[in-house]
Amino acid sequence: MNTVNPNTWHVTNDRGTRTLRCRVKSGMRYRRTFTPGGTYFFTVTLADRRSRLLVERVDVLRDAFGRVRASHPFTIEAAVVLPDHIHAIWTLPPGDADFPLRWALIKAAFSRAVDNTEYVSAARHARGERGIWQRRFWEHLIRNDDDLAAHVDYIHYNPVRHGHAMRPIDRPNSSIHRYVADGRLPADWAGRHDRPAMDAGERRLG
Ligand code: NI
Repeated sequence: MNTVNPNTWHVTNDRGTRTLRCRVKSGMRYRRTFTPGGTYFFTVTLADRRSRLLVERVDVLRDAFGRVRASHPFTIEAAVVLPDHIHAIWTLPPGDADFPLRWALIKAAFSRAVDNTEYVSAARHARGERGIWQRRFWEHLIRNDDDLAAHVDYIHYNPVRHGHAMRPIDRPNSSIHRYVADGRLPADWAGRHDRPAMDAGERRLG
């Protein structure tokens, strides 16, 4: 936020978040919201990396998100659902950093709703846990607008990275469709390759 060039950006207050607008070279209007200290990137993964449960039951996943957001609000800045993992950027309300509770509620709601047919390890069974999700998830506090933009791009390019699509727009269950509808990205956006490699929790995903 402190590095914003006043010649190309202006800042307005919008219900506690600040909205930045600028013109990029293409003339496309770009809008981002960023609340210092309240925006996080997540990678959340199924225990079975061969599973396709998240896309097969994306209706259940969306319902779980909706229910939890109704009781514990947060803004989804960007998100993509892959067969076995989710990447998402959330902004939490001011003074509220309890994303672990929100993810726990989403995971539990999803697990309750899908058939109990997945493999459960003996150790997990002994703890009474179901085996759908990895217990740990990757979390990164977004530092500034450039960091936010890099992680939004990372999310929208992710289906191509994982070999699920030739172009980011070709994959459902991605916020890129909202960005295109809003005019924030062109429909033929092909990703950005000038970003340094990020550790977004993919490496530990195997
Ligand atoms: Ni990924």
